[in-house]
Amino acid sequence: MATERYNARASEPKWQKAWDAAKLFETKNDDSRPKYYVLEMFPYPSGRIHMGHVRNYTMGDVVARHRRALGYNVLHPMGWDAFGLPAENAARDRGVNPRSWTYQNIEAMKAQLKVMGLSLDWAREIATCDPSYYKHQQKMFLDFWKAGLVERRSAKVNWDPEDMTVLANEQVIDGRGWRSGALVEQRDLTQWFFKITSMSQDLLDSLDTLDKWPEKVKLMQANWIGRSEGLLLRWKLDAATAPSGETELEVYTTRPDTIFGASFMAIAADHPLAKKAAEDNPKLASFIKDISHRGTAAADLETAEKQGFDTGIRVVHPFDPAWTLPVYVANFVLMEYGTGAIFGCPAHDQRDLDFANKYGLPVTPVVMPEGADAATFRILEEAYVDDGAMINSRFLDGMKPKDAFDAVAERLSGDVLNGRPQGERKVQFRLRDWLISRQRYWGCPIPVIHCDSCGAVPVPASALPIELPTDVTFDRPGNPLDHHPTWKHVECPQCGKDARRDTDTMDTFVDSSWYFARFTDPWNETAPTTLSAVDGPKGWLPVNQYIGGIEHAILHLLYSRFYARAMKATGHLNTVAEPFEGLFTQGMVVHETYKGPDGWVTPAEIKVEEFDGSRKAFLLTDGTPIEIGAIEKMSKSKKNVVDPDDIIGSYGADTARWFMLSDSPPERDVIWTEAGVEGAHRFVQRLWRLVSEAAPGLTGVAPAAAHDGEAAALSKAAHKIVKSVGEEIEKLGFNKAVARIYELANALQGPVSDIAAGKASAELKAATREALDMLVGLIAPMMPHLAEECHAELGGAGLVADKPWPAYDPALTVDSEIVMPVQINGKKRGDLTIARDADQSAVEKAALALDVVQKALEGKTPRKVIVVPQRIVNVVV
Ligand code: ANZ
Ligand code: ZN
Repeated sequence: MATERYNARASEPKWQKAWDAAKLFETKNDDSRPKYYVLEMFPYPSGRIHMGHVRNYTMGDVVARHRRALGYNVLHPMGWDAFGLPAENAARDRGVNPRSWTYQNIEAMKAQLKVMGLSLDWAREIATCDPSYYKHQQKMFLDFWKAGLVERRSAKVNWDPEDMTVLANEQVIDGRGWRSGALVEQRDLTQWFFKITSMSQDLLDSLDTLDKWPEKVKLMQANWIGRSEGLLLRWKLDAATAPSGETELEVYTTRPDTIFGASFMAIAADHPLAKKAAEDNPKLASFIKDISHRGTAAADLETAEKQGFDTGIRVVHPFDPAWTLPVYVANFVLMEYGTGAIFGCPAHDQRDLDFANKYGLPVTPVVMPEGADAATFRILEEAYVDDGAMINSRFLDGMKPKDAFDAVAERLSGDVLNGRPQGERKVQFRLRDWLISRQRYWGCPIPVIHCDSCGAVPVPASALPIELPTDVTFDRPGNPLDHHPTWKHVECPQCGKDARRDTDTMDTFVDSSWYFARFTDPWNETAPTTLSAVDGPKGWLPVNQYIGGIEHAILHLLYSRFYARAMKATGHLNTVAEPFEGLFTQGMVVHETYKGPDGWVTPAEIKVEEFDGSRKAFLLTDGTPIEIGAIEKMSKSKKNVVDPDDIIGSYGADTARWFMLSDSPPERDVIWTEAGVEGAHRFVQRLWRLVSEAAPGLTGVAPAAAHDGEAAALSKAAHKIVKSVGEEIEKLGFNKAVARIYELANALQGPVSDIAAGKASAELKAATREALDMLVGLIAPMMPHLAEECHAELGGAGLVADKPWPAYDPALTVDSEIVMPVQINGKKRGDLTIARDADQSAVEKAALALDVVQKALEGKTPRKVIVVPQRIVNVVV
């Protein structure tokens, strides 16, 4: 029978309108159903959505629609991470206003998201650049300040010379600015910090409670927080070589057990002792100047060539007054960590070893592998960093390093230097405070006024928001807020004298650290959150399922965890300190790359043909051969991007959604291919054919499961699949859910043909009707438009989006027959298919009746038959 093709372009907008009209996705806070909050990381309004967005939001939408069908009151909001540099760059390069640029982009992207058919509550839409949003952020900044969680201090900071702003440590990647890619410089500036380090221990410990987070992300955060247990150890300076007034050098070490392997001291270029030593040593001064221009990002230092300069100062070994060691200034020691000084133990630290080998310093092993020979154990090019036994270490010899650590700590905490213990146990974190000042315009203004008499004064709450001026210019480098003729000139709120506004804005990561809380009641004008809605017995937090990219494993996710704690400390949250209960990090969308004689070309510009099994690409315009390159993350620079609009325009949103879910496990990368999309589209058409072929024969047929007879196979398959699709979606195993849906479509093919041919029994019709209804319910979270169209075609009332999740009968999901392997003398010889509830003697009888068994018995009776119920039969002959 001829059926019309499914026309996504006509169908999809129709159903989107129907959902809107029914306000299906507008969520109320006062709803007695159990709550479920699913959130995808909100986008930056760059102007267009990309395939990564399509994948991310499709997954979130499946979760949201599934939970809604299960009877939850689902919160699934969307907003815009709308502050940031691209708006300013557009302003500078094209003279547009950052605000209008941003809002135009928001409109464009919102339209694209609507076309995807996402079940979003647009009534809660927020944009972080809106004063109605950042007003609350300014209030919280002041509250955090009052609570001691904000500090203004001078610090050596990362300066991005291209973006002309400071960056947080987390935003310096391999020594370069995370946005600009420019080599970051070090500058001394007075800046605002959020005191995230005051929560280091809790942020670390609480990772253990996040059992619905990927282990990988928790490990990355733990490493970033970087707790270590060590010793502050104060070395006496050798008086003959010490600069005047200097008597000691304090180091931080996690390996005090290796103290007899020490061969030099190394201090950071900006360590006070280095500065002092450089005062009358011009060569040292110029060395210091030279190395402090390099980046100090930890990753850089790992790989950079080790460089040092002997200051001539010597220290005295704590356990041997006759033993002195040289003090070097070295480029691999950071002032910002520990005390900015170390003792180097080359045998057991690779950096120290590289350094010692370069400068001809002694290498004495003090730990050797268990069972090695202390007399011959040597270290040459590779440091020994494992456990073992202490050697060459006087009173520590023979101990395990761990016990040696304790012994040294014990002894030195008793020894006194300059009136203080020479050694002191110390827990150290790698995490630094979060530097939030940015010398940029398009961000949330820091609500502080600087007065010569009163210092830094908070803007009174009644004067919030401090809004960004709109009349700014971008014609010269630097911060437009600072250049503005009037904006910064204000009276001091305390003494009334002339004062200046802080012209810095907040890091945009502050904006994204609490948007999930704002979504719970975006209408509250007087406070950032409404306590009854945000958490506690009736609140939305924590977010039950958060979905986004792994690139946020540290930055955004760690900041949000801090921010939630700070909100709790200042009364903006009740109970919750962990904002995200479940976290899922999806893989990327990747695509082949294509390179022609003039560089990269886009997939849209080429055609691919197959010759004898190998694929060749040609330029569409003139047939120029094109090289097919590696499969890589979609990126503008490699031109391997596919525009969601093009795909949705030609195939419809459901096809794009289905492909995104079907092809690979959600945590892995998905390779976008034309063939894959076409396959998804064929399935859309196939489902439509199934439904429209069956529909005429099913009018007036009530759904009913068949428990036996020819229709039972279909009912069993359908009920089993309903069960497992639900389970897979709950585990975010979308690709597996998809595979089960394909099975259901296959199982329906025969019965539907029978119905169309008019030769189906009443039972088969009823079972088919039920299975088709189930199929429609199962595809609804993934292909919501097609589901509605099928539902209507089958004569269903109302909207699928508003229907409960298909229910299955557990009795139909257990197989009534099982297959048991049959062994003869312990070797498998065949299979026995038998009723699951068959008793021992029935199994025995059936097994003995099998041909293979009969043959092996040669007419004799078996010596023994062992039946392990529902598992295995062993016949001993
Ligand atoms: C002596 C020693 C011997 C060390 C040895 C290691 C191995 P974590 O675990 O990251 O805390 N260190 C301390 N401060 C430093 C700084 N500002 N810049 C560079 N390195 C620094 O690492 C602590 C270890 O890193 C410390 O223990 C110190 O070297 C080094 F066989 O002291 B150790
Ligand atoms: Zn004042």
